[in-house]
Amino acid sequence: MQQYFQPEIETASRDEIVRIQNVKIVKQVRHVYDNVAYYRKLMDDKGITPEDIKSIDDIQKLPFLKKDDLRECYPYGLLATDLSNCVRIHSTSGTTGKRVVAFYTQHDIDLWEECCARAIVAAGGSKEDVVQVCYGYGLFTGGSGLHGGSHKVGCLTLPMSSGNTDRQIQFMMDLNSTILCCTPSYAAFIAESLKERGYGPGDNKLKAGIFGAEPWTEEMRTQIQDGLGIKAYDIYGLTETSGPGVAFECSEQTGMHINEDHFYAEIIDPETGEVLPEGEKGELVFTALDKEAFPLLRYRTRDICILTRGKCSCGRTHVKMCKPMGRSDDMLIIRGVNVFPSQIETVLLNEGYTPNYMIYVDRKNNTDTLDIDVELSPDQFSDNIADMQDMEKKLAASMRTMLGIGPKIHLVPPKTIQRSEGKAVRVIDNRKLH
Ligand code: DLL
Repeated sequence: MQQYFQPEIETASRDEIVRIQNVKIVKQVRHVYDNVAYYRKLMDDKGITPEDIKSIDDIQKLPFLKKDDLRECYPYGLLATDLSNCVRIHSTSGTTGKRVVAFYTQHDIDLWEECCARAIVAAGGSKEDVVQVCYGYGLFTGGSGLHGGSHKVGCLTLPMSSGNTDRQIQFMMDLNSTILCCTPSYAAFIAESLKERGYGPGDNKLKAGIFGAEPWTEEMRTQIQDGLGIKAYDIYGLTETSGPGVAFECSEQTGMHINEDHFYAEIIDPETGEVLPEGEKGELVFTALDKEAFPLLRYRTRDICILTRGKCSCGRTHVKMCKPMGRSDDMLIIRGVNVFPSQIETVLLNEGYTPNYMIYVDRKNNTDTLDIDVELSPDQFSDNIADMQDMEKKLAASMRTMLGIGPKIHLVPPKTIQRSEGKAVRVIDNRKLH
């Protein structure tokens, strides 16, 4: 079986990777300086010229780019090549402000799809596989990225896009899909829908899933793996850096290898901007080493993460990032306590509840409130009010132990919380309205 898509680069020695990065960063900084007036000014303001960047170690001299810079530059301000050389755009959903529009040359598309092909092969994919892509197609990068990667590997590609779960299941069964690509929340929904139709985990031909685009816990991984009878692989990326495939998981399932020949990763202290040593938790920063059209240098992702360089049993040598622990701006500060939604998911799944929940934060009488609606499975649901209240109290106590603050739990009947077909929205913070 094919083990790597590009063995010479995926298993390259550290010296070789650094050599590639050294060559690429010098060229890339020159390219950006010459073609992007906005970034040239940031460098000039810092007193840095392209000649100051002689190797990858000099990257720390460069200024950061932030989401606000991208908004300010909308739409063409960070474009580093003639528009006539571009063949595609993708865009973020724009829920938190103006959309980010990312541009691609054919070279950029090729390198992006190669990254996704590496992810598919790492999940056991080969030309014998049937890859069902149910990430959204369109401006979102999920569908196109995995679709292109699947073509590069030579898999039979089912371009389903998200939604229409009946049709997803029909094609999965009739066309013998072996690899499923979608958000983890949609994978959980597909597993639930299969069960409702009387299919057990052994009834499908799936062997692997490539799930990402949103935070998901190890508990969620177990639930999906058991529900679908597959191995579930994480995949990470963001529109600003091209899309999915910046990093992907291998059979070891202990973090995602970053494609270091294309993306240089740093972890910084989000407050001070100081670069942190390996193993420390901080904000993930990426530099695109060889993208042409939209080559962001030192882009602050706001994702909180840890990088590790231990030896991996899969033979890949590229640095690993842990599951992002939520975005720094996803973190809720409730009565002064930092709460990540993933902590709530961990408690729920450990206590045997479904992954269907909604978190509501509000402020009443100058005090923050935290309410969590938790959907019961049909066998948990009972019309005995005392039993339900008892369960609510127990769950609230477990939450208090994990979070440090006690939420109000509302157990709700089966099928009452909206399922997600793409990125799940699980937090509603009404404090922002006041
Ligand atoms: O979500 C790209 C993607 C598509 C990745 C399909 C994986 C699979 P954006 O819509 O720009 O791009 O959102 C990027 O999503 O900064 C993270 O906060 C989050 N994210 C992406 N992958 C993961 C993951 C796509 N595996 C933002 N785990 C990123 C946790 C993730 N969060």
